[in-house]
Amino acid sequence: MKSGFSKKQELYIRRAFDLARLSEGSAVPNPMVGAVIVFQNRIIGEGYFKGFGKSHAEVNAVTNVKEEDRQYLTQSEIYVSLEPCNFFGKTPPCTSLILKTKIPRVIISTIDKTPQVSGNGIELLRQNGVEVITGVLEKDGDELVKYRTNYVERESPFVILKYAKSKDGFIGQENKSVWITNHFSKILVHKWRSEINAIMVGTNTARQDNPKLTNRLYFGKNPLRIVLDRRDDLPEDLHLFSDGLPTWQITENITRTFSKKNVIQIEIPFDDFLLKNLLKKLHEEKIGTLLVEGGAKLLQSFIDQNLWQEARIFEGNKYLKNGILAPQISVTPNEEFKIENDTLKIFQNG
Ligand code: AOF
Ligand code: ZN
Repeated sequence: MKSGFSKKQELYIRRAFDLARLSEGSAVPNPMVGAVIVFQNRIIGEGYFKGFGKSHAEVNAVTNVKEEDRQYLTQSEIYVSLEPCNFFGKTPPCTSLILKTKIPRVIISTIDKTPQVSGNGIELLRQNGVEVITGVLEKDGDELVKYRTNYVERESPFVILKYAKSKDGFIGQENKSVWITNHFSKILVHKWRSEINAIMVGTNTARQDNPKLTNRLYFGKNPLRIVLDRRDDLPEDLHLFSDGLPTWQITENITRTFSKKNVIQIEIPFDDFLLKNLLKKLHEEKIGTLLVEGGAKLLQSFIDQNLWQEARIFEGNKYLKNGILAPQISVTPNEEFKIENDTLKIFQNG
């Protein structure tokens, strides 16, 4: 299908996407953004947003321009994967930088849905005589900032459900830890752990599997771990409590103190609104993404209360014959991948 944009525009916007992705895992709750400055078909500067509170992609791209190329800025175009910001947040507005450097043309993929921006950045540039083209590869641009869009529009983290099931539909077996998928799938899950802010499991999973929930097989950071412990009686020697890395213990009534400082205890009533209230608390703490890794009961609660945005479901190559049935999701998968003998299906909710 012809988009109405030139091959050249799409090429440089794609380069901006690639740059943006370099901040996978460190941008949320802010968006991943990339910027490319082009003078006569030559890239003279590029940059990306490196993480919360740091300078924006446009600033880094302008800084990246060599001394001898600075003279060309007034005849260049800047390609940005997201609409430039127009307000003072942690950093000054990128629209001011564009006006100050007198770059005459801005090409954008998609709008920044942050309420203060939301088209106002484009408007301001146009009012000041800058030519603005927007909507280049917009669908891809939207996908790139979907966590941020969810964060500002729904005021709740982007919830990703993840589980693995056997060929005959079981997620595991009572009172023992079974492994269903292959090593490549495991590495992929660790990559996901490096990309999200927080990861969560229910009480039974914590007790039975004693998971670490860290990222050990991929580069990048560990997520904040969250465990439900209604009765405040999960053993203190579980990895989640004893390894020194941050964990939030969600309980109904705090009855003990942990010797290690890594455990933050949070009291929330375990009523019908538990998950909703927890998501609200996570949003207040600027957590933009939450990966829910089990067990079946917790995953099903997220599904039943329609509190999820995406599900990543592995089907391994094993039969378990009996055990705990996998949760039921009633939407059809958007994407399907083979990972050696495993199948990964990705579901989007709405
Ligand atoms: C841009 N370029 O590279 C990024 C943008 O002050 P902050 O860092 O908290 O930024 C807040 C606003 O900037 C907000 O609208 C967010 O979506 C946007 N992020 N904007 O022009 C960038 N990362
Ligand atoms: Zn900005």
